[in-house]
Amino acid sequence: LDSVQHTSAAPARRAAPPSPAAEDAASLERLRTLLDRRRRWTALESPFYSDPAIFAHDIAGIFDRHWFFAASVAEIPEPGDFVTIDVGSRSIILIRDDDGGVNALRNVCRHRGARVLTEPSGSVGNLVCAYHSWTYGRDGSLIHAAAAGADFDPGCFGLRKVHSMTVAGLIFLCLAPEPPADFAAVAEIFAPFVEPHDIPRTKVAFQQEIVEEGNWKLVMENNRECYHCDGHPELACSYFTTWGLEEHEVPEHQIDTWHRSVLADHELRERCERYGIPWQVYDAPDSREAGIRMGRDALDGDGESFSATGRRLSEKLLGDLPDFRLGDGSLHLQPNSWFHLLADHVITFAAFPMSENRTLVRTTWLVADDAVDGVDYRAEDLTHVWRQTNIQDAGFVGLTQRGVTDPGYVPGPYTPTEHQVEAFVNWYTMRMQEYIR
Ligand code: 3BY
Ligand code: FES
Repeated sequence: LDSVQHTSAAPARRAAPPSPAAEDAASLERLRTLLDRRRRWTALESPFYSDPAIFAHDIAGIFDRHWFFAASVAEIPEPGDFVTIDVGSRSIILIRDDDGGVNALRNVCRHRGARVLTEPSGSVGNLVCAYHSWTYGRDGSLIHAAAAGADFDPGCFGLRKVHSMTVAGLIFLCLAPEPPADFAAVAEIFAPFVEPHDIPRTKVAFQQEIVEEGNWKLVMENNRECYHCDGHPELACSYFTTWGLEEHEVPEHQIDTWHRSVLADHELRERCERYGIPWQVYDAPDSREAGIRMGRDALDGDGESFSATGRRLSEKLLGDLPDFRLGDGSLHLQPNSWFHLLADHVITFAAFPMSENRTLVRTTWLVADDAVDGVDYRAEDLTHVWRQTNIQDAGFVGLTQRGVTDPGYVPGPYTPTEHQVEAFVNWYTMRMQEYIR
């Protein structure tokens, strides 16, 4: 990686330990009651954001069962490059194999269980446990265990494999022994939308990590609406903050913006049609598996990128894209990710739950792999708008966490423009109902 920014609001805390069986049954009953009485278009009740037992159920019900976004192939370009992905108490190694493939392995030594890799990213020859030096190949196979007994079979003690799927350069993980099959159908929907941006031929220009002081669902809910976008002055220079509003919902002070966005969207769609670039909105954010919403939105000003004027931030087009004015390809996937796909760069966002009140948000900016920092782009400028936007969002999430854990909290109504928030919460509620069934 060229550069990594770690911003930690507070020291990380471990996930709640699994509860004893009796407590577990009681907490499941409690969860059932809360899910059953959840009303559509109304925020979730406090325990969904604050109860360590419900957090443990979220991990078991969502992250142990469904596909989630982990990283892009640009983060592990060379054989031996790895990233570790932590979700609650789970840790997964994603490592590039010698043949260019990606291996996903449990980051748990098969001897006495020590964490094998403790860095968030890096490069290794083999995977060596720091405790007694059991040594694993990049495919997870055990290649050395000193002083093991004569009847010891190393073939039985490779690092446990996790299901992974790479779609247009985006790597997804599923921790379930039998992953849900319908994700492949969702992947077929978004692959043609992402492919023109050619992620396999990008490199990481910058990565930002923020530990947000809020439950992972608050992070996702915040991302799914632009009702709060007046709080993003830098973003508002190029991003039409009337996103998601119908004409009759547009507030007075945003009428001009809304009209500009309608014209710009019309023009963008004609341009995309000419080039054969997909722009069609696909809206199924609470569908069965990895709920999805994608579409291509025009940008304000020059219409090219997330800068103060809308002008490009990297001089190198991605892949074989024909034009810089392709607006913002926006992709939302449940449960934990969103993406902005532009002609000059791609930004991936992943939310990884840490505990009931902490979430790691990892944002990665990708540019053409032959773009040179200081020549074709400046990492500082490339990342300015979304670094600011993310910090502002972390502030909103922190404020909300504090309010929803106050005994004075009563869940309030979503407005129509928060339909994607309702869709996320509804997706979550339905998946959790399946989990406790
Ligand atoms: O990141 C997104 O998807 C946008 C940006 C602002 C609000 N949200 C809908
Ligand atoms: Fe890893 Fe002993 S726990 S080698």
